[in-house]
Amino acid sequence: MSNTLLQLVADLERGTINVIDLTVPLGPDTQVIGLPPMFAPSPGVTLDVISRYDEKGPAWYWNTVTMGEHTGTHFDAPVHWISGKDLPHNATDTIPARRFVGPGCVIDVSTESTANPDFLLTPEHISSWEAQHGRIPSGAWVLLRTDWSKRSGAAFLNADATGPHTPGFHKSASAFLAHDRDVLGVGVETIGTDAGQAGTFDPPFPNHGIMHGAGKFGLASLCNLDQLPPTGSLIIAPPLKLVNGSGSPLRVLALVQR
Ligand code: 23J
Ligand code: MN
Repeated sequence: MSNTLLQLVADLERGTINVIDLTVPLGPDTQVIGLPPMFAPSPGVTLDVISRYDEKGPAWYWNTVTMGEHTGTHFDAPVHWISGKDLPHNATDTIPARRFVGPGCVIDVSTESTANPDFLLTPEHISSWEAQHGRIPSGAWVLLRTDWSKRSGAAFLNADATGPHTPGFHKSASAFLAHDRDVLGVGVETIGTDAGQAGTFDPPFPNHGIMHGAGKFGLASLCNLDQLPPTGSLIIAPPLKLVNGSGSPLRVLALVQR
């Protein structure tokens, strides 16, 4: 059979290709990012019943949902950051759909992140990953495995008097991935694509500034990265087509060959 899509369907049917869900449940218990108090907070999820097989709708159940665009497993578009505000095709409704799909490169820094919650990925880490697994192709999703999604409650945000302590990217690694590897974007298991302490960095939130300034994307609050191979997965991550949206909650799927 020469038709790639028919082969894919057959492999899915046979179970030689699996679909891995990289999405966390989205609901009132979903935690939101804690920004310094001078900035506006992001509201969490509220669900209000419109009707539930009752006088307001005798045969149907549906809800009204309210939340910030950057809640739970979510997509960051370039327009989210001031560095990307004037780029073409920078919002959830104008990014070409082709750019929501790409190969996954999973960099496992779970050991380092467990030992040091403020761990930052550097270009040296990327070079040693590439020596083992090959060059990160242009158009890849680079996924940072920290095992942070295995944490729950207060240990997920991991905040103390000095703010949140969660792993992320050194600005030199963000610049390398955006400019020298031309990735689609980066994905993380933490609540945002910058490290917990990134508000104190120079510049603040460097991964957001660099990635979005280069027209690249972010994926936050992913899970199940420990089920992905370092290379060989296909990541499918299309956000809602919100008009001029800065991002949106989404379902992220990975196709993986067994
Ligand atoms: C606003 C300000 C700072 C950050 C963020 C949002 C996110 O992480 C986000 O969800 O994009 S760090
Ligand atoms: Mn975000």
